[in-house]
Amino acid sequence: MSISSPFVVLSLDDAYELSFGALLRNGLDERHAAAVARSVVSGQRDECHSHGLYRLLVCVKGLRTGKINGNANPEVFDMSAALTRVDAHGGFSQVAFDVGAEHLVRKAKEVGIAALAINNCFHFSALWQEVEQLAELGVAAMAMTPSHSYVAPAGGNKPLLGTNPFAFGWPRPGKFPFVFDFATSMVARGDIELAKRKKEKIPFGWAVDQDGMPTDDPGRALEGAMLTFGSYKGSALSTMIELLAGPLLGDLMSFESQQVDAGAAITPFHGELLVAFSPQGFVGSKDGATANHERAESLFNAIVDQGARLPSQRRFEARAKAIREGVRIDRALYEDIRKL
Ligand code: NDP
Ligand code: PYC
Repeated sequence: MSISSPFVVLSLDDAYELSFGALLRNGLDERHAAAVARSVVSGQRDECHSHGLYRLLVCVKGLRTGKINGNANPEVFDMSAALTRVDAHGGFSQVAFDVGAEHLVRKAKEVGIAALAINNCFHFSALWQEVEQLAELGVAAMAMTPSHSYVAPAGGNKPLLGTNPFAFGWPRPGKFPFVFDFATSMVARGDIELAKRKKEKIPFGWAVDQDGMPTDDPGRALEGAMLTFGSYKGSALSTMIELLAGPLLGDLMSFESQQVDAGAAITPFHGELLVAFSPQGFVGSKDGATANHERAESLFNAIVDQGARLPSQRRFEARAKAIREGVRIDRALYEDIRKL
C-alpha cells in the first residue's frame, strides 16, 4: 500500500502554468491571468501562504459570479504633475498597478513625491509585491488598501473595518529593499481561512465569535469579528487606511465593499493608494541621496547587529529556497486547484 505525501512540490514554472491555466479557463484574459498568476506564485514562493496559490480558489469563485471583469482595460488619468489615477474598470488590481506603476515612478522622480490612486478594482494581493517592485525602481513607497468589513474597531466587537494592509519599501542599492507589509488586523484573514481548511485552531486574541467572546475556532472567528493588532493603535491605522484609500480616492470603504459583495463572499472591490518618494528629489542631488542611503544602511546594520531581523528577511530566504527547490503546497489544495 502506498501512502501519498500530504504535499506536492512544483517548480515555479509549473506553479505558474497551473495558476495561469486555471485563471484563463475561468474567464480571465491573458493579461489578467498572467498578472494574477504572477501574484499568487510570488506569494507561494515567498511562503506568504495566505496570498499564495490558495487565492486561486477565491479568484475563481469570484469569476464564476460574473461580477469580476476578466478582460477589463484599465484606464489611466493624468490628474496632475504628481498624481495618476487608474480606473481598473472592475478587473483585478494587479493589472491596474502594472499600468500605473511607470507613471508613479516617473512622477516621483520628477516632482520628488507622487501618488497613484487605483479605483474600481477587485483586490486581494499582498502589497509587498508592489512596494518591492517600486523600491527596485529607486523610490521609497507606501501602499494601502481596505478589504471587506471583517474587523471590529478596538473597543467594539462587530465587524466594520477591513484587514487593511499597509506596506512600505525603501530602496537599498545592490541589495533587497527594506520592505514591511502587514494587515492592521492581528493576522490576514487568509490565515484564518487556511486554518479552517486544515481544521487547525487559531490563537486566542485574533478574533471574537458572534457573541463577542474570544475564540480559537477559525470558523467562529470568520463568522464573528477579527481584532486589530496593537488595540486602539492598529484600529486608528486601519481607520486611516479606510479614509485614504476610500473617500480620499472617491472609492469604497470596507463596509461598502461588503455591501456591494451582497453575500457572494468574493474578493473585495474598492480602491488602493500608493505614494512614492524620490530620495534624490528630496535632497536635490545624486551625491546627497547616496550619502543618505549610506546613513539608512547604518540603521539597518544597527538593527541586525542587535540580533534582530529585518522584515522580509524570512520571505527573501523562502524565495531563494523556492527558486532552488520549487514550492511545496498541500495536496488537498493542489487537488482543489486542479479541479478549477
Ligand atoms: P505578517 O504578520 O506575517 O508579517 C508582517 C510583516 O512583519 C512582514 O513584513 C514580516 O516579514 C514582518 N515580520 C514578521 N515577523 C518579524 C520579526 N520577528 N522581525 C521583523 N519583522 C517581522 O503579515 P500579515 O499576516 O499581517 O499579512 C500577510 C499579508 O497579507 C501581507 O502581505 C498583506 O499585504 C496581505 N493582506 C492583503 C490584504 C488585501 O486586502 N489585499 C488584506 C490583508 C492582508 P516576513 O514576511 O519576512 O516574515
Ligand atoms: O487575507 O485579510 C486578507 C485579505 C482580504 C482581502 C484579501 N486578503
